[in-house]
Amino acid sequence: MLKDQDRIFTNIYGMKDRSLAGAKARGHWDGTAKIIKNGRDWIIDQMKASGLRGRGGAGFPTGLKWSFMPKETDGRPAYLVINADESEPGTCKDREIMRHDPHTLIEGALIASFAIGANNAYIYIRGEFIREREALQAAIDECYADGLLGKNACKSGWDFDLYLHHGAGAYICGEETALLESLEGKKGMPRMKPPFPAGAGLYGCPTTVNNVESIAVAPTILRRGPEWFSSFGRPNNAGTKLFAMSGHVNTPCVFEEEMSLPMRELIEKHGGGIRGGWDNLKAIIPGGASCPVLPKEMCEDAIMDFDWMRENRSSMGTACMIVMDNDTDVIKAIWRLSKFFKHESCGQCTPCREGTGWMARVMDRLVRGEAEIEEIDMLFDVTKQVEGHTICALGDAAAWPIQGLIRHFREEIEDRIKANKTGRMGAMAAE
Ligand code: L3W
Ligand code: SF4
Repeated sequence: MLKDQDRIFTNIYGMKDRSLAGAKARGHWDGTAKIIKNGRDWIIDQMKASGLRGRGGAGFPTGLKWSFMPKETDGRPAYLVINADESEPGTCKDREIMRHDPHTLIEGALIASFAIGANNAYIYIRGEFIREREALQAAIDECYADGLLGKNACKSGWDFDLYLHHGAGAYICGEETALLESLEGKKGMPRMKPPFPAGAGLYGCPTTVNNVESIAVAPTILRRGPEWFSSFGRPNNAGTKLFAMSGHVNTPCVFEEEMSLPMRELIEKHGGGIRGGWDNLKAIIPGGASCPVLPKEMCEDAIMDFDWMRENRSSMGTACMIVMDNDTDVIKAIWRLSKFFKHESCGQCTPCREGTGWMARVMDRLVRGEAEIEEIDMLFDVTKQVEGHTICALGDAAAWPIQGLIRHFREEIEDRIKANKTGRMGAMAAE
């Protein structure tokens, strides 16, 4: 378990002073100019050595992503864009950084921008996050007043401006290329990749898009050293991480912990255990709505990291667990998610536009037990037609929860169909 002195986020519960003075007193903005004066290559090498993998859900190595930014840009500006459009159902970790520890993010933005050669960065923040953007803007204003942002930011020799941009309520704008389109003032519709943003991103210029947490942890990693960070977790799953749990735990929470701990231990230590005790657990979605649900038997041994989840046909995603006890209608829970993804599809590619509609319509019947047993396999087939055949990951995100449901709760679906049929036949016999 993580000791207090190893936490990166020192004010995640907002109990301390979040102002610049408070942040400095807690060790942030310490030696920032010195870090920058070590140069771009040094910063990127340190980040690579730390093993940090992107905290937005996909887990792409952060240092490697920064290294994709070209050194020669033919006069084009480079940009850092921070994805603060936290909209994945069940996910609420970046929000805590922005409202209670905003200086971790701003300091990280300066260092990351220098490392990728960007003099400007944008934070694209979810439109509904009003308090968060107020806190963040206040912190940005303090930094300008203190000389930490602007010309010769923090006396580092690097000119740096940071802008906050508000989203307008579309989940798809959390997809990095839809976010860039939206930032350019267009409809938030994902672009085909490649080209990846490092080659052609914002306004066609080299751009790095990173999640809030990935940027906010960078200054502490560089201050304490990559070995310190990689001493937590296990190889390929390094570091400390913000986790969250919602649903049927006794104390829903957001907390920082080391990677690769057993899921059960996290729930018992931080979530106060399952409502009604561990035996009352039914299932857990490990990290946001798009990750396949795990039944209780798998949660017993589950390790919260990228590799365990991948090896067990799920995903750690954002590491914000949705916990469901035995009172939960798991079919209904996944049905609700299928409606969400259908609603949020931008509609530009056929497998997603049509597939999310198909999946939601079959789920509509499954949840009432009104489908035929054969439709379960047909639905699974439809998810396979969608998965991997779309422009962006929303298609996969819509397919995976249903795949998890069918894989682990087929019997429950069949029982519901049979019960419905028996009920109908019983009613017919009585007529
Ligand atoms: C250069 C290559 N760059 C990959 C970059 C790419 C992106 C990052 C990850 O989806 C997932 C999704 C959600 N050269 C590269 C390269 N990159 N190959 O690496 O890329 P990718 O495509 O693996 O994922 P993604 O499109 O970023 C993110 C899942 O996270 N998720 C989280 C959702 C949460 C939110 C939210 O709350 N805002 O969206 C949860 O599971 O389903 O699978 O930067 O450019 N060869
Ligand atoms: Fe739009 Fe869905 Fe295609 Fe993504 S997968 S581009 S959300 S239609």
